[in-house]
Amino acid sequence: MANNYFSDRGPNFEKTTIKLKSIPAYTYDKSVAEEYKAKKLTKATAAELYESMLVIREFEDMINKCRTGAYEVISDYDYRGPTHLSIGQEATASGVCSELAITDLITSTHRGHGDSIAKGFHAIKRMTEAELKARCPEFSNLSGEELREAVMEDHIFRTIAELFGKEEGYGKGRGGGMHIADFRVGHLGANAIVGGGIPIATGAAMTCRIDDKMKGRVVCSFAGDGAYSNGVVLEALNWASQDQFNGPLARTKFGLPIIYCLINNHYGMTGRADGEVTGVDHLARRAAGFDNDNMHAEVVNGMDIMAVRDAIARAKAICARGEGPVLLEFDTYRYYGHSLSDPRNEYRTREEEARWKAVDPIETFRAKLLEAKVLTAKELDAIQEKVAARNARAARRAADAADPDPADVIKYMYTDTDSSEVPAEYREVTVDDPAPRAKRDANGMATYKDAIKEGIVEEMLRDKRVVLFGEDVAEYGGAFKLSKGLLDAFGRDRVFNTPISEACICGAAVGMAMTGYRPIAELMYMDFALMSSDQISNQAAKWHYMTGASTEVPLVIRCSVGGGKGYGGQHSQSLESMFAHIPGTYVAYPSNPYDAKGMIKTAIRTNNPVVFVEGQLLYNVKGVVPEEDYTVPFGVANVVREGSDVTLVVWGPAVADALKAADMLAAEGISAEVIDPRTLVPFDWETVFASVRKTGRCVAISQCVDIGSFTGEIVSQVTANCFDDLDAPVLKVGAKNGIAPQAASLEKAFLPHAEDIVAAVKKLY
Ligand SMILES: Cc1ncc(C[n+]2csc(CCOP(=O)(O)OP(=O)(O)O)c2C)c(N)n1
Ligand SMILES: [Mg+2]
Repeated sequence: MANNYFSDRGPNFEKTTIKLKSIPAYTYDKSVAEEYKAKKLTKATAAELYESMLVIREFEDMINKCRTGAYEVISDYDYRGPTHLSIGQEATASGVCSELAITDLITSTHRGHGDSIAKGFHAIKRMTEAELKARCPEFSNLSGEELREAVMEDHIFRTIAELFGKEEGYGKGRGGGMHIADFRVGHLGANAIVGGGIPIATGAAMTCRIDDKMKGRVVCSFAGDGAYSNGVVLEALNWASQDQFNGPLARTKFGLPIIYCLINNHYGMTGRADGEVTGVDHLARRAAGFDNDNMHAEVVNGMDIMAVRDAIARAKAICARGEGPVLLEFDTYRYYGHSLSDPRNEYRTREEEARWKAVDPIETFRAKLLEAKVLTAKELDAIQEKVAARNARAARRAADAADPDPADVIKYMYTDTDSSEVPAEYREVTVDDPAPRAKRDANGMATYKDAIKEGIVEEMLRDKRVVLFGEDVAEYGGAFKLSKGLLDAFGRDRVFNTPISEACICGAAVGMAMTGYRPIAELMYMDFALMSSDQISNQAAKWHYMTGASTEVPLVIRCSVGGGKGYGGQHSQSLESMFAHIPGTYVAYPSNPYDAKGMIKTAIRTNNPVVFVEGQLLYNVKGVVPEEDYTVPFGVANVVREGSDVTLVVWGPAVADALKAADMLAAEGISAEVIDPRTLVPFDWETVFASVRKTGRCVAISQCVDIGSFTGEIVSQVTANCFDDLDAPVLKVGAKNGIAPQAASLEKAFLPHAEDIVAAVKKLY
């Protein structure tokens, strides 16, 4: 109970008014001349900022011109990807990234060329000679500015190459411009799912909060005005504001070091933030809903790079004091529509555009630099020429670069690495109370639930990077008490309750995993995984591939299946087939206590994301669970019972039904072999095929609704691969094509039973 927290808020209905704090807007009022005089802006910094914005504009002008062949250096090249230009918004990308350290982190959006270019650009400007050479060993013969310039050109080249889908792109052409990332400079990825990167950034900030090596870093999460109406974004803002990170409960008292950079360009695709799809004048008001201090929200002139830098510098200081999160709304504009296929004339006027172009971030900055005599027109023109020439060389090289080999189409889907070696700094684990072990009876038997818990505990003792979070998992021990005692043992940095925010639970896990941690996220019921299906299916599953294997996402999403308990349509679904249909995750479903312990440990150690399914009706099933540290490998089926006449392929709670069916069939002289694949992804096809070649008959069984179940895939593969050995068609048995009913009589009719399996087998004769 050492780490338990007891709320003692009694009733207090005294009449009062809840006051909201005010949100400052447009507070920066210095001139470039003043900053220059005060030596807050040097000639070198001014040149860097001007160049940074120009690099973005030149790059996006190139995309624009590519569409018509007007970009002469590569007029022969047919660019076929998206065209989400951020022209007009350069001050936000460059202003933010110019204030970040190389090790600070960002996430970005579908309109993220600018953020990506700026993060790399300013990182390269800050790199030591040794760092430049480590990044591009091919330039080791160069030094000084020549070396830096070569690395910079390489950055532009790799960005364009990614846009063009080339093997030398940042993501080896797998992700493209909308998913560009460069983990070496802390760019955790642009995201084509609006709002999708925000929970990931939030998770990355969680790692920065508790990890000794990551401390001092800040995460900037770029996203647009449109994104701030997305549920997962609101979940993330709430998540980041939790008192338990910086209040009385926290072991590490430190608010999340994250700056939410809200890029308000006033339009979603075409929907207006002003007067149409929101009800507020400034989206910074969103912050007031989550935090007494408004998350230190501010509205900033996003057309003025100096104002952007000023706001970020102050926000970083807030985060450094452990007082994050921060929300900054940058008021800006994009000159083009959502993409180049959007002519904009249906929903905005040329007059409006002209008013924003009059405060163009590059032109106004240039004018101010000239006026304050920071740089001369000649110097500024020289920068412009350098940028254009560099981009042209990089574009030509990218257009000529090799396309990925079609034979490699699914290369990088999964990683074969794991955490079998835990780095020394993570091996020392602090334990407050003795870590719980499984309760064993006199025969050494333990329950499935205790087996999973013991596996988790062993892994948390072995590796400090393993953390567990989910709804009600702390004091209460989870809805099924599986994690009872873990808070006491490991403290609240490693075991904590989350808001009821399934999407953010999974998204935060992705961000922690990308930054080196190994989160276990508990989703109470698998039905709720649908609330977070984007974060599981589009994020966790895809980032290894989309970045050409530049990152790994080692996380476990534990979800339990409630079927058979009379909980009805929204608490009973076996959805593992859905996730098996999404390439990029592993899908595991242990059917007995021995496998449960060994498989959860494998799930925690693999560097691939795992959807780990647990049967609630199995939780109290007992079996032999060795006390030793053992693992059960993924992709290796278990031949649960040998037989010679028919192969039953079955997983999860249905394994018990299949065994019962095998007994019933044996009584009739039919010998059934029962194979539990244990993991649907990866699937051990060879064991199944070998069995079917022996028996000549096969039935695939699960508790999934029959239509679209993975059993259909088994039928298809067995038919294709064992056709010559089959004596009968391959059949499948599943739940009825309906919705799980509450009534016991109906649910019994809904779920498959041993009798259904026997009936299916008999059809094969
Ligand atoms: C979840 C999701 N819904 C819809 C889309 C289609 N879409 C792409 S960009 C966009 C508008 C996003 O607006 P905002 O966040 O303001 O960013 P901006 O495009 O203005 O940079 C939409 C609706 C998407 N990519 N993802
Ligand atoms: Mg927008």
